[in-house]
Amino acid sequence: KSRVFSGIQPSGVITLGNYLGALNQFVALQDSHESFYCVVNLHALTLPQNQDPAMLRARTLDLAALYLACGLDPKRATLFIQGDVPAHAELGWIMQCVVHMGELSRMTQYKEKSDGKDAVLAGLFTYPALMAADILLYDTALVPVGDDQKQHIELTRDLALRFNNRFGDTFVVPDILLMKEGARIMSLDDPTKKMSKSNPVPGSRIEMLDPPDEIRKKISRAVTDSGREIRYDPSEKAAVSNLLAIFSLITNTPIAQLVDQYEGQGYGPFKKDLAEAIVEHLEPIQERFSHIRSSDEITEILTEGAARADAVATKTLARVKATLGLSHR
Ligand code: AQP
Repeated sequence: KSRVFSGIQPSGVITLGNYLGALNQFVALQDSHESFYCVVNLHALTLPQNQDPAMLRARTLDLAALYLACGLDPKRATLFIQGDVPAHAELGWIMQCVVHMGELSRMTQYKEKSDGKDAVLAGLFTYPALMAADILLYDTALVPVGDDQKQHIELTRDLALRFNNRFGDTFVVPDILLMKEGARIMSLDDPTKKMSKSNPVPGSRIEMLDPPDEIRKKISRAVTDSGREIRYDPSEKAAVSNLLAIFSLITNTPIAQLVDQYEGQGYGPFKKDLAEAIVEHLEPIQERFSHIRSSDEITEILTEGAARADAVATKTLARVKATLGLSHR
């Protein structure tokens, strides 16, 4: 079986975007691939607002519990916390010595997250080097992510190729796996921006742990486009198209069928049904989450996951260090 690796940052409660673009794919791949899924807590440190120890710890456990509640099976996939496996930080440093400043400066995520801030942490700039390390440590063949991470995966591929060309075949060059629809779920308050768990506007996103009334409120307030026609046209009707994509993915119904179903009905009934579909879909996930989060099982799963990940990562790191002449052996 070929390897899959992906991670999510514990920088807030994950959104429908993270779920539909990334987590859903993780679950689908756990049978066909040897899978490693990670809570990338070291990445969360790149923004000062995540450096609250109690909050970071709680969000890390929440995210691990949500992975499980969404269907990740620790018997079939390895679930672990990035900070529990020291090889990530070590290879991260090595990759900082492979990547160029110019490449890091071109990353749109860095540009967006540093825009207008005075005190930008160096880790935010070098983030893609650590992300490359995360992926390359597991000889990863496939990385399921949302569209916003495409540029970082392309850079990971470039770095792996550069390293291999210079020092001989060391890294597996990974491929990206994107959802056809769902790779980019947009904000509810602005369909030109992607939905994001750390957006300061709570109404911009549906969080996986939002109570039913909150979901109803957020969907009813979601911006729509001018006119009252429900049509899938991401350039002309970006807001409605985004809601249609969410509706389709959540209920497993083709977009065309939804468009037929709501023809001539206006936005009201459409939004009402969408909210109920989301509530219904999230209810069992939220129930499983409460159960898992309050059990001791999660600690065992994460300890065992870290041991499994560490065994693979340590081997790769040793290979890289030997290649670079960093080992006296
Ligand atoms: N809006 C989205 N639509 C589809 N996929 C998305 N992803 C993020 N937003 C969307 C995918 O979710 C995974 C986890 O992302 P991350 O935690 O590493 O950070 P991110 O990509 O920066 O996601 P957020 O939610 O915007 O987090 P913050 O606000 O902390 O930066 C990735 O596979 C991502 O592509």
